[in-house]
Amino acid sequence: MSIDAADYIDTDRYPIADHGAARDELLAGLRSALDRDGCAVLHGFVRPERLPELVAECDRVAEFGHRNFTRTNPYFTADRPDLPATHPLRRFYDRSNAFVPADHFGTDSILRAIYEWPAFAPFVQAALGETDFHRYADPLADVIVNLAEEGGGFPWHFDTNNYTVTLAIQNADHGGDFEFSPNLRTPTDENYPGVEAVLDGDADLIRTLRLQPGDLQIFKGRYSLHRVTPLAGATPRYVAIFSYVEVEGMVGSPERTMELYGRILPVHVERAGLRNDALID
Ligand SMILES: O=C(O)CCC(=O)C(=O)O
Ligand SMILES: [Fe+2]
Repeated sequence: MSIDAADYIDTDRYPIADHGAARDELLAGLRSALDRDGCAVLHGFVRPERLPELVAECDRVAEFGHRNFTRTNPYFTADRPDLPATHPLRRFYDRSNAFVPADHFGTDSILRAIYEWPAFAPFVQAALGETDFHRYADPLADVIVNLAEEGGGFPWHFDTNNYTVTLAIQNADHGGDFEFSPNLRTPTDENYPGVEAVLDGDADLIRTLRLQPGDLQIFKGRYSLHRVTPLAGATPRYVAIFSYVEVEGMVGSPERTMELYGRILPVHVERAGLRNDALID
């Protein structure tokens, strides 16, 4: 069976494949939202009547989710006992979720059809204004589903990557709001007092998005502190993550892949060698 992404994406509302004025206007809006607060949302990117098929795809692979439990501060760094207990570097929170590795989806995957649709990556690239932009070559991690259940969520953090591209597929019964504080730090100013204020719940600094199934989000999280509020209820939250990299052919490191997906493939070992060689050059 061959899946056509254009049957799922609302191309009437989002004419991403038709180069012309409507696409240009859409991109201009996304770029200005990303410049202003690092976040752009395409509500109803997937046609509502096709969403049940995406949920079914996630239900089908959910059992393959690799669970992660960690305690982390907003920076994913080690504790700093030399600092006061209230310092952001010392604020540790529970994080639990499960990633479903990309190789469980099969060739008739709707998510993969969207990811590999020729119009999709160039459109996201243009919205982000990135010059080097390639689909991830990692067979476990290129397009995945993040599954989170009651008690899960993602505590306050800054991303270590420049941007994330996600598609909301199913919300939990309660919680799961996306909260963020735009441009809270800069490359030269960590703004720890501001970070501490957000961690303490300063509503003036926090914006809340309640993303709905079918919404595509492009988010630059390196300078904007953000979290997914704790989940409650029996329904799991499903979010697809589409990954892109600056260098063609890149895959994850064996260590990180093992941590996130619970296994590695020969390609992770082979390319890790290549990467090390490249670094030595
Ligand atoms: O699950 C989400 O909606 C976003 C999670 C997030 O912040 C991340 O993956 O870095
Ligand atoms: Fe994040």
